[in-house]
Amino acid sequence: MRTAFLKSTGQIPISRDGELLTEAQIFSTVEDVLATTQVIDIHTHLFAPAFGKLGLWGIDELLTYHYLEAEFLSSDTRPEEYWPLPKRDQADAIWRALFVENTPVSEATRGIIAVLKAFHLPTDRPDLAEARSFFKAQTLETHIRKVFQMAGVSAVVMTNDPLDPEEAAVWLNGVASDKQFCAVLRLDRILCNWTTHWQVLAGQGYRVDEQASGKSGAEVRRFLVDWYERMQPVYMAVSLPDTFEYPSDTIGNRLLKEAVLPACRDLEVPLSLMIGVRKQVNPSLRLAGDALGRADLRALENLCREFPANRFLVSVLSRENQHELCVYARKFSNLMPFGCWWFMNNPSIVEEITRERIEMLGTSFIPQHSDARVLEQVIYKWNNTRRTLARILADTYRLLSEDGRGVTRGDIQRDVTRLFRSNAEAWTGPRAHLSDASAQTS
Ligand code: FIX
Ligand code: ZN
Repeated sequence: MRTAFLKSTGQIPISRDGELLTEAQIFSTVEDVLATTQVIDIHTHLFAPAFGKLGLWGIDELLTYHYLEAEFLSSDTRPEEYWPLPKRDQADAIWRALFVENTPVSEATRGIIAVLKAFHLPTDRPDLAEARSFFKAQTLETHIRKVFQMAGVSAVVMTNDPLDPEEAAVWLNGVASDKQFCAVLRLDRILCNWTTHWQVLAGQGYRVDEQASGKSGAEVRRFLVDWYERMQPVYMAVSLPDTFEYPSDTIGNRLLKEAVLPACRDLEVPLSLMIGVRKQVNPSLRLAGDALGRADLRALENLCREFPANRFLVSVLSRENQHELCVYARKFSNLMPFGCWWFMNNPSIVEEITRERIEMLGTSFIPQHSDARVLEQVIYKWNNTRRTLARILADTYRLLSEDGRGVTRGDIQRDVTRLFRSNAEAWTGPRAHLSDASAQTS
């Protein structure tokens, strides 16, 4: 009756595909559309098989993930007792402390449980024998495709550092492209630690100096174009501290202005800014030793205004910066917010950020990235995201119906495809082959 009324008054265009959903159908339809729409994971630290040991996978790597090391090392064990242990013993110690002697209730520990369950492995054993023999039996190529299929991921975007000696050697030897692994040119060493790393460029024949003076800007630009040709990156990226300011007279900002932004413009790739990290507040925790700080996002405002021809993919680490980022995304069409980064990637905070973004931006944002460092993490990180998004989208469509416009499965599919795929496809480089890998799981 209600549907007919809405159709007869033209409030609901008759042409839309699919029947209007009843309130009871909305949640299950949203869940199904989320489950059957493959996602493009726009930021990870995963590597294609061609990068060999740089790619982390398996139970020992899963358990020694720096999120779990942070939890483990904030208890009795001192870092100097933990780091000398072989990886296997580190994993055993973390399993015992966080999964046997305690209930794995944190997001990161629950993630391990979800991965074990996904492979039908026991989740409550006192040791890791069964899990280890399972992962030992996997062949990497097949395992990667299976894991992506289980996680509903069609392609991941890597984090590639041209100044990392081990990784650079692989690229310089030539890497066959892989449809499911896209490259990114990560610039932290150039933009945040130039005085430590400039000699690597000099060693590759670029006329640069410690102060990045004279021709250095143009030479860095040449370096970026050369690595663009080598990597075909879908964007360039840098993580910036909470103290980041623009404009301000630093070497980093000079290189940003003279080399990175012009190169991104010419090559038509966005620059990803991940803002708000406080590196190594506790160095004894190594990768687990970073923290966050609230940034002054006027730096971002100035960049978006001063460089309208550049596109900025932005994620911020502090909860207090999330609302500002949403507002800036409404002010600048060259700004696309993406993901709930790192310490934000907890279901309760993802829910808060995503509801705010939908209320303020509709579907013009990229809701999440996994930041996976270990292959199988994509399984639980996307499972969590789909679970949280299902609640939020269902609530949103219920409110829309209440306000006077019913929804169809087609509407939901269009929105989810936008959130999971087409925003990322539209916002990454010209030669991006993100869209090659199929969108729908059969
Ligand atoms: O800068 C980054 O890309 C961060 O995501 C990483 O440095 C961080 O260690 C991480 O793994 C967060 O999830
Ligand atoms: Zn990352």
